Amino acid sequence: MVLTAAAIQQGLRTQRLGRQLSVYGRVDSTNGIARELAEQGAPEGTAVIAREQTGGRGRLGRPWASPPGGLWLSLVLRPPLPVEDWPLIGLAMTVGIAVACETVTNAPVRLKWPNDLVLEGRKLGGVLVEAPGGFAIAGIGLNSNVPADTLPEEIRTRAVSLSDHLGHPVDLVTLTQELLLEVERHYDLLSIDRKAVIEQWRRKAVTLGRRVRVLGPEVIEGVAESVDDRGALVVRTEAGPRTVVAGDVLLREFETP
Ligand code: BT5
Repeated sequence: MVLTAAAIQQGLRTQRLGRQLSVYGRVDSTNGIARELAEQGAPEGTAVIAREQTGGRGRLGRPWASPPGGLWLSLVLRPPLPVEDWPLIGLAMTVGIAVACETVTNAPVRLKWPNDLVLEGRKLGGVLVEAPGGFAIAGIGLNSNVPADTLPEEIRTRAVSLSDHLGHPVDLVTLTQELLLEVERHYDLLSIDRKAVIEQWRRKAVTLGRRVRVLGPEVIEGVAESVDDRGALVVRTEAGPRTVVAGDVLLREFETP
């Protein structure tokens, strides 16, 4: 089915997410459009989808390859949480996305701290939460029907798509509807029972219990032990436990972020 706002909204089971929804052809970045809408007062849950992005971005200004066939989606959020807790939003989103992918395709999607979706040990997608003031924009990038060999050469061997895994394309309309539903559920659950969200994240995590090197303001090496109540990663190092709020986790020596 073709990805249009009407197709997605027909049968959409969410309360807020995607109730206002625009689907574009090619844009610079859906996060940019969502931000403009938020600044004009768009309500929580307003969603922006593009079939293709020319300036898709990841964390720390890194580029996000966004050819046609992927799900490139941004949400306007007005979180009822103190700003210190906003790092949990990305965590909750990735749990929701993983649950939705599993429901629709059965693919065993796993999570890597902070906001990565992993399948077959490769990157399936990620979430970028930007907080320019007063509201948050959550950008979701999911390689749904993007064959990894159409991605830029430098990421090809580290990326995977649902269609690569399944051997056939997924229905983007169904996937988007399920994703909005599960993301809403897990985002809402954060305000009620954050421990439940963190516990679900832990169960899907590939990061915990492993030796890691964390690239942040400084490089920390040790065993990733847990994620705390604020979504920070706790690493057991030779000098004792360290808490990391932001960074990239490398699970192997030769990995690059
Ligand atoms: C992320 O950043 O994983 C967050 C990506 C969020 C993208 C969405 S798409 C909709 C919305 N609009 C935007 O402009 N952005 C959001 P990070 O953890 O920094 O990962 C970026 C790194 O992943 C890059 O440096 C590459 O190594 C790799 N990468 C880039 N494109 C990829 C792709 N399509 N699949 C897998 N890996 C990719």
